[in-house]
Amino acid sequence: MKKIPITLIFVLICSAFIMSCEYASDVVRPGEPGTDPVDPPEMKDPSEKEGMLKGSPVVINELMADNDNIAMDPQGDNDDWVELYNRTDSPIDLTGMYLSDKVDNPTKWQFPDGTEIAANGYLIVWCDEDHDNEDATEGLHSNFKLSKSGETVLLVGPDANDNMVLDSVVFGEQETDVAYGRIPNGTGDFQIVAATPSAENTVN
Ligand SMILES: [Ca+2]
Ligand SMILES: [Ca+2]
Ligand SMILES: [Ca+2]
Repeated sequence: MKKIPITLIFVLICSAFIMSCEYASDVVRPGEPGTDPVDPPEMKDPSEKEGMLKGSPVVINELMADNDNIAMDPQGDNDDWVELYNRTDSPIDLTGMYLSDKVDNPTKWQFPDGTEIAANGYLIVWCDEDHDNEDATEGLHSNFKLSKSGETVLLVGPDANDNMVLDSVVFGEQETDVAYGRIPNGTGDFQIVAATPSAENTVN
């Protein structure tokens, strides 16, 4: 008969100990934003989005997968397009980098040598499969189009950088002449935006 109370006491002591640990873990959360005055500021960097390499100087900023009446390429065609944005104050040479719409083929299309994106500037890649078209020497033309039903676009670093994925966006079904881009410009999540090829993203 005396063993029962002892067991109960033991259980109660263990429960109290566990509860005190849980209470402590509820109170002390050094990694939680706002509770720790020494949170490193980079933890709050809005560039830390899924798919975007932290601090990537160039990002996929906007795209249109079904362009009927919004923008024309230099040859006068309403083709799909991807807008890149240089988030830095220096021009960036994209030589050796890639753009792809296939996760299993990240080096699908390579930027022509000498392709540069201006400081805080924008660059449009026409996704029209006109890469080998001799009549389409003006402008950047990839060897893939964007699917209106949705897919993935990847911005990939050069071979020397092990083709690291610098940025990517997965998009679902798109509507004709409706753009999909980052809000805030260059850092935010993708959403439906006003079409602003080569300009800062805005909501309608
Ligand atoms: Ca074209
Ligand atoms: Ca398309
Ligand atoms: Ca834009």
